[in-house]
Amino acid sequence: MKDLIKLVDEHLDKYLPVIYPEDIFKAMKYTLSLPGKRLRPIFCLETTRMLGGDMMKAMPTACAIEMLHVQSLIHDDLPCMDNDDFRRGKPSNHKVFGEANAVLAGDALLTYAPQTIMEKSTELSSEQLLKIIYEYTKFAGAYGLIAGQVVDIESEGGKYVKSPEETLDFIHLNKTAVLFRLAVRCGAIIANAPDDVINEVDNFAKKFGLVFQIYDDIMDEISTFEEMGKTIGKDKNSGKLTYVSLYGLEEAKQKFNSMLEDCYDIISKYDSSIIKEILESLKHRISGV
Ligand code: GRG
Repeated sequence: MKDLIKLVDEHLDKYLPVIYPEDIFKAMKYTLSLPGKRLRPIFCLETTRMLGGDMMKAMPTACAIEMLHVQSLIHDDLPCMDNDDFRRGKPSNHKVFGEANAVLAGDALLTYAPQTIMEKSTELSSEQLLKIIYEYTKFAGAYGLIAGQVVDIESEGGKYVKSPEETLDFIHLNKTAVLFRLAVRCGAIIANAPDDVINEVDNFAKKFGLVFQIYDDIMDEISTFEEMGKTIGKDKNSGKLTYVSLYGLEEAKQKFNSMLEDCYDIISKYDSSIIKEILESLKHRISGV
């Protein structure tokens, strides 16, 4: 896992040189190079490998998905959104580069990601590239990340069009699970997997996304700044709809455990010690709560 993180970090650095105008490239690189867990690129690379493909062919797409993820973190931290001064243990992008540059750095990452896929994926076919770019645009936009964020913002202050349970699932399927889905779907496309396998790994990623969000919600209640690298307790203080606020800590933990078992069931037929290691680390952390 550590070796894979290092490989991703090296490629992220290589794919994004700082050129003129330096201010924007420095702002893009700042949050991108802070120590994140790199779960989404690892899911992409590992899916390609476990389905019999060449992991290195997935590297540009894996790094592009991390760029998209970092874009969403930079914009999420802005004062007009979640207004968080810290990310990955350091001051948020807008605290270092100012709001205008943070907005632009996010926009630049959002657009540089597909550019990276097109420029660096020299060994993928045109058909694979078309499929990947389609998945990217669908999941990044109003059919994915943006939809999740809009409903998340709307739901603060208790404004629901649907029931709280449906709203919570909608937010987290779109805000969180969508990038794990993008990662495994692209990894499977790069391995030339058939549609039924793409759908199976997609189903795994949907469940993993929800498990991961419940984990994140629980951590927001019980963890520390040092562990999470961001302000803790913000969800509760801002009256956010979360698994813990809706179901309480105990039921949130039960949901976490039951969905985690579903993840193990799906992934057990594939040979991936890395994905199992990720599941184990979440399980271990929550079991101590
Ligand atoms: C795509 C144009 C466009 C806008 C994005 C701001 C926004 C709309 C969406 C916010 C999405 C968001 C921040 C979801 C939170 C998901 C989550 C649990 C993030 C934390 O992931 P980790 O723990 O973070 O993997 P690291 O830092 O380890 O990568």
